Amino acid sequence: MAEYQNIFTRVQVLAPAYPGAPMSGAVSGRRVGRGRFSYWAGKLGDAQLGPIYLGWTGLTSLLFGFIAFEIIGLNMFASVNWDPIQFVRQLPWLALEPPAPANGLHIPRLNEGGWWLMAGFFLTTSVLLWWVRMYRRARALGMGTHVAWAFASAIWLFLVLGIIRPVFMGSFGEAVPFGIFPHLDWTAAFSIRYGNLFYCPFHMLSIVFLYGSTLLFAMHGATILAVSRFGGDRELEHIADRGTAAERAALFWRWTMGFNATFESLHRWAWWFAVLCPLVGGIGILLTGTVVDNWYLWAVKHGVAPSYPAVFPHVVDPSTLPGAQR
Ligand code: 07D
Ligand code: 07D
Repeated sequence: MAEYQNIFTRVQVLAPAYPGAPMSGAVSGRRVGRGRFSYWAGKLGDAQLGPIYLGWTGLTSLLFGFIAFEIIGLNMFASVNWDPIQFVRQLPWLALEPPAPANGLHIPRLNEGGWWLMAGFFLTTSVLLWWVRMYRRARALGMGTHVAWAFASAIWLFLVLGIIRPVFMGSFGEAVPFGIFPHLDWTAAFSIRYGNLFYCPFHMLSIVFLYGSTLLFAMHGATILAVSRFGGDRELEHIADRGTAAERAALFWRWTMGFNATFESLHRWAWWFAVLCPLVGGIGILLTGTVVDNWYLWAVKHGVAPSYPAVFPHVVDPSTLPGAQR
């Protein structure tokens, strides 16, 4: 039995490289390479690598992404006086910061946030071009465009964080810095500045869908692996037939939970949970500072958080006393 507790890909089918469905018309673009095989790629997924489409949107997206990456990297390099050792040593802490709050929405000087704005422009263009590429490749294959719309949901959060909310707030200084730890510091500071993001209902919802996504992914992945001994991983005509891997997988959940997904509905649940995570998150971030200034006080006002009874005698906040450090 143990040999069926498979969690790694065990079978590698070797067939002549398959170039994919023939393409025609304006959406076809250029298919690069003939396809080669990698044993290690086959351990994780399909052993065939390529051919790949680059096309204009792919090439320009990569180019713009590379320019953004270079602007960020060279600014970080400059910030350690072009010392390669310090660059490597301090890399996770280095940042390319947005303009200072006082700059508002004006175009800043290059070394006062201008580079940040430029990198943001190139990165955003790159991400949007990649979106177009995904949309067009799906159309070219005659598929639905579900992947592109799921990606659009992540792009929504990205745009809210980097440009939409800062514009509403009237300052590029509200946006996220580029940098590994600096962007974490920003996230923590944002939460504190706006009264603890935990009390933001859209942050709550976003977490529901984040955790829900991992749960659904775990349930689905594990279920399919568990019926792979019946070919469940090989997508045959399982849905209609009795006794198939699909039916066993469904019965497993009906017997353990009383309710089961269908092979169709499961993928819809997964899509929605994944999409809703950044979608509701973006709503929460957009409301923060624009409509709600302090999520804790908001929560107290709306009965989400308790207001503490005045059991102690009134205490003066020391930071309001004359002579307190400002
Ligand atoms: C596994 C797919 C592969 C993608 C990877 C990311 C870059 C950045 C750039 C050095 C799941 C590639 C990374 C291209 C390199 C420079 C300048 C996706 C997978 C491997 N974050 N975040 C990370 C981004 C925000 C937060 C890691 C991007 C918000 C927290 C990585 C964005 C907030 C933690 C990263 C973005 C936030 C992280 C791993 C954009 C609120 C972590 C990401 C464009 C949502 C974790 C050190 C990962 C970590 C982490 C990238 C936005 C919070 C560097 C590109 C502003 C709390 N973030 N992040 O695996 O280890 O994603 O940080 O919006 O704990 Mg972040
Ligand atoms: C970032 C979408 C943009 C990414 C794109 C990708 C490239 C590179 C390269 C492949 C991730 C572009 C890619 C450029 C490609 C290669 C090589 C999606 C992104 C387009 N939080 N929090 C969330 C939790 C706290 C805070 C969401 C948990 C604290 C802020 C999520 C906890 C404070 C923001 C979540 C917790 C705080 C968030 C993100 C626990 C900090 C956001 C969802 C247990 C002290 C963001 C409404 C997502 C949001 C967000 C989880 C705690 C701050 C559900 C579990 C209280 C400021 N938090 N958080 O999909 O939407 O991100 O909030 O403590 O902005 Mg939080």
